[in-house]
Amino acid sequence: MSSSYEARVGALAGGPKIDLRSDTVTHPTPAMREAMYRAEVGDDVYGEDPTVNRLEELAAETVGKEAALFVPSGAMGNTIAILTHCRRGDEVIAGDRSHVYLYEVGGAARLNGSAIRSVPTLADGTLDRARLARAFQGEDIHEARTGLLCVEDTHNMCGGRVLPPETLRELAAPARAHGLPVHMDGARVFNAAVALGLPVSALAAEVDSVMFCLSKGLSAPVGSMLAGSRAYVEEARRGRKLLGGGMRQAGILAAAGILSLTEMVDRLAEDHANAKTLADGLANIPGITIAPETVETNILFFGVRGADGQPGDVTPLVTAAASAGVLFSGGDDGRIRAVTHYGITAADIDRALAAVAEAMKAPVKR
Ligand code: TLP
Repeated sequence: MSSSYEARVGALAGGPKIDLRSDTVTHPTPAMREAMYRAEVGDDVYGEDPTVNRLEELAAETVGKEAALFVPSGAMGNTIAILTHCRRGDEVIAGDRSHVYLYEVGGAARLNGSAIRSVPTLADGTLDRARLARAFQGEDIHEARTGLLCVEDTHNMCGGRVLPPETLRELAAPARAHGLPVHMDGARVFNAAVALGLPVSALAAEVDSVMFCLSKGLSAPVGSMLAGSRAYVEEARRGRKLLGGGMRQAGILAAAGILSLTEMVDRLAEDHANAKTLADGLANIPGITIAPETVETNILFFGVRGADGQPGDVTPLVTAAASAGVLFSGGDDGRIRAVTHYGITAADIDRALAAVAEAMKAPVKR
């Protein structure tokens, strides 16, 4: 996603907007604001914030791990995960469309000297099995050692695709065979769990560590969790300090995160239903390209058909929708992304479809 482009699109639209750029734009619920106001706090770097401690215990219990750590963001959670699993210079295997590879500022390389060995991501969010099998290395003295395999569930750039437990187990198998750990970028793993009708612990059980975000569909204003064994999380606490992520009276934020886990999980099904309605509606608009049957959670990608049948330029459509108050992310890769979330209603989806239909009738000239 190009942030300057998103800023430009955002600036175009005046008045109330239907913001489908990301689920990161959610605002805290009224109950969260109330809980934040009343939160009991202490110094979390001393381990003395009772609300953070409660959130960490609840998160660990929810994902079925021994311990969990409250971190400021998903990107920091993934970076700490890498720092904690890998020695300096160890390689990390990840998909070539994964967030950790594409959108985390090269943190693994900059902060841990860890190159990412990318393997092709398949359309369903999994990895090319043959290339994955060949990606592990370190026996030969010429090679950097592999330290970690990262998987992503749901898969953002594949359109919120869900990786079920058996698929995760299959992907993890070569790492297990090499005695290596597996980390899950589970920024939206609760969406995966809700889509599958499984507890999130059934997915987390397949990996050694899992990062998930409170501040996406779960609507907290800030924060993510990194969960794993007790020893792992203690070491990760050191990594968080290294990156400047020790947050003192963070109970103000953790109070919202507790409600994310206790009140906001089941609601994700509404986002999935809205995304499906949006996808089906888009499929009926002439000139739009989309595969609605691949929409499993709250993220969808679509494009426009160019005159020659090739993918067309999406910029005029994104711009026209924005001037009608409907915000999409214009991808750098010629696709448009829409993400449903708390605050987006079925009526908003109708309005978004109307805006796209209108724009496709009279494409805006640039
Ligand atoms: N994703 C953002 C952008 O960075 C693209 C979005 O709008 O979707 N893992 C995954 C799979 C993510 O999608 C994201 C955020 C992160 C990690 C990082 O989380 P934050 O933004 O909290 O650092």
